[in-house]
Amino acid sequence: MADYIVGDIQGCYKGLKKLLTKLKFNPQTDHLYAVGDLVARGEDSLSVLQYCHDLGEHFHSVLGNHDLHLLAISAEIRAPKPSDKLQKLLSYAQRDTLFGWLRHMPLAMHYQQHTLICHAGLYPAWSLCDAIEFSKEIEHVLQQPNYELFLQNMYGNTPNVWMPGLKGTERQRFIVNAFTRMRYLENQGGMNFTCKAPPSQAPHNLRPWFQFYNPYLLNKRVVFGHWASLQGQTHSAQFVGLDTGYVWGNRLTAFDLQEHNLISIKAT
Ligand SMILES: [Mn+2]
Repeated sequence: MADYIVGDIQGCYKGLKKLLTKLKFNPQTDHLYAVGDLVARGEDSLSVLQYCHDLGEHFHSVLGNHDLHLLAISAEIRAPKPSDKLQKLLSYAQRDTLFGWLRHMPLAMHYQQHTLICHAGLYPAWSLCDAIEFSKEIEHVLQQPNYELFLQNMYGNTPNVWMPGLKGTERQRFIVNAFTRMRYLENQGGMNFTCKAPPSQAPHNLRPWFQFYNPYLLNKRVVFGHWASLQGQTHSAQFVGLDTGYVWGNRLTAFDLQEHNLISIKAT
C-alpha cells in the first residue's frame, strides 16, 4: 500500500517502467501520482498515457504545460513544437479516450491534508485551499463542451501579478500559468517566464517562487516538477522538486509520499 509520486515523465516510457521496477510498484495495491508533463519529448508518449490510464483509480496526476499543449494540438489550436515526438499518439485511433481523460485532470490536488501536488508550483499569495479552488475553476472550463475556447485564450504571459478581482480569460490565464509554467518571481510578485536557469545563475531581481514567504504553508508541503535545471535543489523539505531532467539524459525521480524519501534512476 505505497504511494509514490513521479517527476516529469515527458513520454519516456522505458524510464517510467524502469523506475516502477526499482520501486517494486504493485498496480493492484500501490498508487502512482504524477506532477504532470506526462508527454512530449520522450520516445513514447502514447505508451505512457495508455499505461497510466490503465492503472485506473491507482493513478492520479495534475496537468503540466506540455499536457495542456497536447490538448491544444489535438483541438488544432496549436501546432506541435519541433522537439515534440507526439505523432504516434496523435494518429492513435482511440486518442480521444486518452485526451478526454487528460481533460478531466486538475491543475492542483491534495495528498492527505498537508501536501499539495502541482506541476510548476504554488503562487506565494495562495493557500492550499485557494489552490484547489482555483484549480477547480479551470477543471470546470476544461470539461465544458466548448473547452476549445479556453485553450485558445490560454496562451500569453499576462497578467503576471495576481489580483483576487481578476476575472474571465485573464484570471484563467494567470491560474494556468502559475500552476504550469512558473519558476521565478520578480520582487513585487510578478511571474517571469523567461529565465529557466538554476537559481545560482539567475539575475538578482528574480527569486524562485518557493523562496517567497507564504504564511499559509506552516506544516505543509508542495510537490512539483517542471524545472529540470533546478535538479530538485530547493534546500527545504517543504518543497519537493521532482523534475530531474530524465528526458535530457539525467534522472527520473519518485518521492515516497509516506516514507518521504527519493528514489531515482539514471537515463542510459
Ligand atoms: Mn513543464
